[in-house]
Amino acid sequence: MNKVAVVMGSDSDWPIMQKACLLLEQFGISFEAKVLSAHRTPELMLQFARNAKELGFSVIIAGAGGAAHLPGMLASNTILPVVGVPIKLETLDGLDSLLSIVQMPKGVPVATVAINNATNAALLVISMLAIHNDQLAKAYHNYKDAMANESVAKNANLLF
Ligand code: RP5
Repeated sequence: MNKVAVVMGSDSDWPIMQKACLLLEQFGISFEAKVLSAHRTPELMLQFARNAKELGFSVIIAGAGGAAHLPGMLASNTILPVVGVPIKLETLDGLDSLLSIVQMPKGVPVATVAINNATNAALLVISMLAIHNDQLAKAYHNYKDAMANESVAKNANLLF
């Protein structure tokens, strides 16, 4: 099974990024979680991005808040797919993080999910890995079926 890197700008991002890790764990996907800052440890960040494939990673989930340059800078330095998670900080509404991550220039894409939606980042990665993994594809189908059943069951809550 391919390994996923879950990186984030600070440990303060962990409560959100942990959701991606929990889902990857639930699907039996191996991953490594790591703090890596584009601003505070730029050399380490570059080193990681340039060696990520050789280290056995096939995709990177990167979360950051504020001037969130980590996902984009990783994408600039690797050909692995990078999924960006904008983290909402206390000062603004998260739009700062979202725009910093999603507004990449042509040629350097970051697949950006909604603000704080690390769960969708993990699901996007699961769908990528499931392309060549029938067992994972089946598990992902089951996940979606369960979600659909939960949604239908919500009709029972519309009481008046
Ligand atoms: C960003 O700065 C991090 O991704 C984090 O979201 C934000 C705040 O970091 P701390 O000051 O909490 O370490 O680079």
